[in-house]
Amino acid sequence: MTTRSTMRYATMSWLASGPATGLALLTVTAANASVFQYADAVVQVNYGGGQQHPNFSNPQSVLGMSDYAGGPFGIGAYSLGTGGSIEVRMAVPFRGSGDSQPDLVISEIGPSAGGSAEGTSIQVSADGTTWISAGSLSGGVGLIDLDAHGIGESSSMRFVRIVDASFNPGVPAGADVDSVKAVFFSPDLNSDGAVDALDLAILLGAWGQAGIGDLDDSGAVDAVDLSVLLGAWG
Ligand SMILES: [Ca+2]
Ligand SMILES: [Ca+2]
Ligand SMILES: [Ca+2]
Repeated sequence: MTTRSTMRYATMSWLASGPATGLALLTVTAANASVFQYADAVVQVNYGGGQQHPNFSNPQSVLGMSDYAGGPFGIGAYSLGTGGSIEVRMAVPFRGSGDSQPDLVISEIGPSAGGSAEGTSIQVSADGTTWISAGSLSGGVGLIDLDAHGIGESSSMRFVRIVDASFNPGVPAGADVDSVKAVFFSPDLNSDGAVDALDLAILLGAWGQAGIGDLDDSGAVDAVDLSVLLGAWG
């Protein structure tokens, strides 16, 4: 608690004195390390058509890292059903890289080519209400470049929707999703288009915890995350 109080005081001082002093004090210790996060919550499921295999019926299988195992009818993936969809949330908002590097990795357990490949269409959203198309995938491990769809470095997205486009009725029906990974974190924590005191309040409110505000995926919101947020101020 002492640490948090100290940090609040330091932040208030920064707000009073302006960014030049504050940023000098908080010289970036955050490496631009390659961090990433996996989906941490299922928001909505709309099972499509076709037969649902019991091993592929748990939507929670989409959360966390890729863990599918056990052959063609194993455990660890969720089948969308023909034309079905799932919406998942990330703990920390995500963004485009600013270049053509992949920003989202959607792991589907089937092949990426050939007659049994099961494609999907991908959408992302800041608020879970307004969705932006982020292209389509052919199945297997699919890479999405958000920048190619107008979602760049200053964007702040929180949700991913995966829609079966294969309409493959073979059991388990539709695409079989194992994991959803976002590569670049956004310090615009409330997704309102600016990095400002509102985001700072969210970060300080989550001090010491994992999840939103943990911009370097270290497992806790701390001074490193604060320096990243302040470095993106404006
Ligand atoms: Ca990119
Ligand atoms: Ca904001
Ligand atoms: Ca952290």
